[in-house]
Amino acid sequence: MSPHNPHDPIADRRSLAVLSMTCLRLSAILLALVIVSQLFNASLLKADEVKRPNFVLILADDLGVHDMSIEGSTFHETPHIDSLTKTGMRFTQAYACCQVCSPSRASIQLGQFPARHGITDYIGAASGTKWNRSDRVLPAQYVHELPQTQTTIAEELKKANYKTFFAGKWHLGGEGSYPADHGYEVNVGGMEKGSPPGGFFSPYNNPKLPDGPPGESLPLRLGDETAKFIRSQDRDQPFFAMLSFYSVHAPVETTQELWTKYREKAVLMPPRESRFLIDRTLPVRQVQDHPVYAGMMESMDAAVGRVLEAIEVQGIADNTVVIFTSDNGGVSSGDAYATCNLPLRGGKGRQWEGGIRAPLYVRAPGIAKPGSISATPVTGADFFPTMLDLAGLDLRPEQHLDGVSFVPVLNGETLPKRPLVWHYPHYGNQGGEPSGIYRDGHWKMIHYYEDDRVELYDLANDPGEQTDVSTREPLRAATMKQLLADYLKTVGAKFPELDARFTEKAGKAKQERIRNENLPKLEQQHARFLDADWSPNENWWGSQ
Ligand SMILES: [Ca+2]
Repeated sequence: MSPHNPHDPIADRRSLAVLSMTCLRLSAILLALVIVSQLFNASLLKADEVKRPNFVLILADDLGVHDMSIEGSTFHETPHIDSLTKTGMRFTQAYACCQVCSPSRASIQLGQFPARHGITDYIGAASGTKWNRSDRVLPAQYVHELPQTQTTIAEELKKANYKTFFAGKWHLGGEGSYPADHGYEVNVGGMEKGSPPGGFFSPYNNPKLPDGPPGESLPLRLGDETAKFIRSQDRDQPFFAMLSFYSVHAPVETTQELWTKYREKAVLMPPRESRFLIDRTLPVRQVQDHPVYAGMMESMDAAVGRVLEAIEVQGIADNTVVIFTSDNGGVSSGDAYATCNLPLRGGKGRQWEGGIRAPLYVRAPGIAKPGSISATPVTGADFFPTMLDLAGLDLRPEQHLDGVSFVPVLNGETLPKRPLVWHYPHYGNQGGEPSGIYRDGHWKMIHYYEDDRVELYDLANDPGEQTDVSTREPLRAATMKQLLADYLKTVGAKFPELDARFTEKAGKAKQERIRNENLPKLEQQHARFLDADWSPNENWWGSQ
């Protein structure tokens, strides 16, 4: 039978087979085309994603605005942190959203002022009648963990395909409210505590941070962990790394080598009769010459250097935004009485500029001119919208209600005028008084909740807040007080109540104790740090 016979069943089957093969081949080609086109689309998407910048947000704890060499410190040495001011923009009027830890940390995560999110004091602080320190009012109740109902900057960036990482101090709640519960895929060392439970050398006694070799430095370890994360990143996916140092919060600890270095530096300074002056409630340090604190500063600076080096080595410096700031002012009273914020008044915990002003350096390649300086007032609540803006993502105004994007400032432009608000209905361990602050332009009004008095300062002419002009400008003071009250009412802020247990006599006795007992002890203790035979309470000298 001829193979061409149209009725030959074998030939028919062959033809069918050829036809099916052709169809299969065509399908395969079509499928291949579809795959290629999908891959092409995907690579276009990836190319788009790659354009999104990485973010490295470095948050120091209790770092004063004048603690860096670039800010005028002749005692501390901070070459790596200072380098950010040469490659980026330095803000000379940046603020933390609160004079203590947790509230301003929550503000960075949420883009809101503390009065709105409700974490108005450091988590763990006593409030109501549990506050028992012979004071006039009972500190207000406050929220004790970062609210799950809100969206953090990490959650927002994660939605946009960012890899998210957190290292260091969290202090925004316990189990169920750790960094991993708020959008950070990796957490190294973040938990409920506000200070490192094992101090600044391994063993760390931190369930979220495996110990290193005995004596390992905590800031260097956190810097290395962040550098390791940066080096391990796939360059096709953007990342957000938050390095939140436990430094330079108490306990103030350093190595023998660094103590020796800064002790030798301190003893060359003119001798001092006293280091402290009482400003209203507590003694305030008037000079930077604490050799242990200076050693802590150097270790943190070295850790920043390791992170910046990792960004360089990875070849991603031109696509990585670096933000460096602090969560409140330097500790000039209370805790370790470690630094001095002059010419700013007060320090951590206080309602004056020393308590709330923070260093802020932003390296935004191709946007912020290297070495530029801005005097525009900005706050920690602004980071949320600023980062979204830099990433080319939609803003979330219903979330970052008190923050605005300061990308225009980075571009050398201006921001629309806006007031800034602080609300601290608590007593600080550092002498801070329950108060609210309203800053409008160069005017700053402080409303004290103990007795309804106000202070008004002209920051343009009196940055050290030495002259209260509230009686000279009564209308301005009253208007600002009302505007503060209006805002606080809108956000449902909580206020302190009078403490029925308070007596003038007990209040006076407390002040006398501070003046006659605490102050002389403090002077002696701090002079001792410079003695050649000084040794720390515990043995730190096995440390690195
Ligand atoms: Ca702090």
